[in-house]
Amino acid sequence: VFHPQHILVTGGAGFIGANFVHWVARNEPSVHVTVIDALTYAGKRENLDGIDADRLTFVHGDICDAALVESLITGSSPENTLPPIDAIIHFAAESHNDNSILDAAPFLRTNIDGTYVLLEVARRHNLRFHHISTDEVYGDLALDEPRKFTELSPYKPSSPYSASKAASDHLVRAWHRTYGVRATISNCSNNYGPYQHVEKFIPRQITNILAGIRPKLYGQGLAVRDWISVEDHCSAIWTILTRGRIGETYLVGSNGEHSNIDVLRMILERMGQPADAFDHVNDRPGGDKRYAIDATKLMTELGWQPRYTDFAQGLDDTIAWYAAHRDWWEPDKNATEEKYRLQGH
Ligand code: NAD
Ligand code: TDX
Repeated sequence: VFHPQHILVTGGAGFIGANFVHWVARNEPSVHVTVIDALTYAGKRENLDGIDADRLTFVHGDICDAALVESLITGSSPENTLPPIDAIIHFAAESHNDNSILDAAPFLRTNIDGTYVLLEVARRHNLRFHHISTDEVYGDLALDEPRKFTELSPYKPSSPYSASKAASDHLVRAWHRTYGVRATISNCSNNYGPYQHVEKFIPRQITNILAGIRPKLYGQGLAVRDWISVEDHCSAIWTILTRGRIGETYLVGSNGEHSNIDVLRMILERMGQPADAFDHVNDRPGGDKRYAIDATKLMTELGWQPRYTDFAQGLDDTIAWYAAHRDWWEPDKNATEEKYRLQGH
């Protein structure tokens, strides 16, 4: 079992990263967290509000800046009394498929070059490295096949985003095999919960309804996503970081398959809207049909179990969070909707 004392969390001001930092603050009180985040359109410093200042160091910076990342590890300041960083948990990424279709350049830079910079630092300083990835690297499944993704599924990414994540996974595997970097990878299904940007499917529909805009369904809404509470993803990451076998990949999911139209209908019903109060809009070019995760390896080998498997309850909690945090999302709403309008979404 690995007991980290001081972890470097990249992308800790984004959706999953911020939930993970809160999770660590609640569950692992002896661990210090340093966050590095570039605060792109997707990151907010305030996502980390409420965490004790003596438990958290926040660095506003870019993971592609090798000198900066190196200086965080060597801790150049003389008044630094913290234990040295012993692990990197790598969340930072450009994460949205639709953006990657408009302009892939920042995806290749952050997701590929950024991962390379971090792997080199991990190699030089012999740090434990956990890479956060996605089930999208495996491409998609047909709607009607019984198969799910496993750790043995072939890589077959569809979008510039998922291709850049696949590339980053391959770099991690190579740095483990060639240089012995003590790395693990987790490939998780679609997350939902607080702090998710309003560009993503579930928060977009909830905030549309709250803002008096009709929800927008791509195509006929038959595509299926395998939804997991971000809390369960966070507990899985901690399990793999501390007890995962070095060099291994673990799939993370909690049997949450739903079609997009079913999810939208659940949101409409729970928010008191008529079942047909939405618009059909352009489908995503090359959009994946279905994702589904078989998490048997994580459950049997490491004993992890999801706790928040009641999806209807999870949606209610998420709706309540967005209703109570208008100040958090309203500043992003108009620009996000305008960008979608130009894409016919
Ligand atoms: P997000 O877009 O909400 O957050 C990304 C964060 O990374 C932001 O805070 C942003 O400011 C930061 N960032 C971007 N470029 C950076 C750079 N060059 N240097 C430093 N920081 C930078 O993304 P998310 O949904 O929280 O996803 C986090 C990770 O989880 C990603 O690696 C993503 O591929 C993976 N993932 C996401 C999901 C999902 O459903 N959202 C599922 C599986 C895996
Ligand atoms: O308004 C919408 N209407 C709609 O029908 C939006 C924004 C999306 N959709 C559809 C497209 C997808 O079939 O909903 C589904 C989910 O879309 P996204 O929220 O964009 O997620 P997805 O493309 O599945 O990718 C997500 O899960 C895997 C994350 O954004 C990735 O970072 C993660 O790797």
